[in-house]
Amino acid sequence: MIERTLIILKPDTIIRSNIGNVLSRIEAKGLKISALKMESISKEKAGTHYAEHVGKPFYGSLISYITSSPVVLGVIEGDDAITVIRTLCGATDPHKAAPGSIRGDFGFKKGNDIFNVIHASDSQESAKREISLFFKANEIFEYNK
Ligand code: FUP
Repeated sequence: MIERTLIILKPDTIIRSNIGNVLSRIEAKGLKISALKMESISKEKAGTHYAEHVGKPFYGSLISYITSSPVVLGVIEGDDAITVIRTLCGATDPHKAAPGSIRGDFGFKKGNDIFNVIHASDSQESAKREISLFFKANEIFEYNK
């Protein structure tokens, strides 16, 4: 089934000059970039995006981290795009993400702090909610590849 999913290239990706490397993995997989932009996420939007993690020990550092520099936001479209992107990303913990995956190759950890390169929606419900949090309908494009 053709799906749309939200990606966020996180601050470590921007700061370590890996935007192109990560987008290349997505393009190489044959997925379509339907929307792309840079934004400094407000604390308020970050709180909405990560609402499921409120109260967890890492919540404060997660919000500080995701708002610490601009991020690159994208909408990716393709057959089974949600699963395909999650597989490309690899495990949440960069030390457990397989080599060859985006997080396995570009992610790192410093103590308990996780710098895992990319966020990708984990279900159709999340994708719908997250895309509408960050994109207006007229910022998402349709074209044939
Ligand atoms: P994922 O779906 O793989 O992006 O992971 P989660 O939604 O579970 O976690 C979102 C973010 O919270 C991760 F990218 C990093 C951070 N996190 C931690 O810092 N520590 C944890 O134990 C779990 C998540």
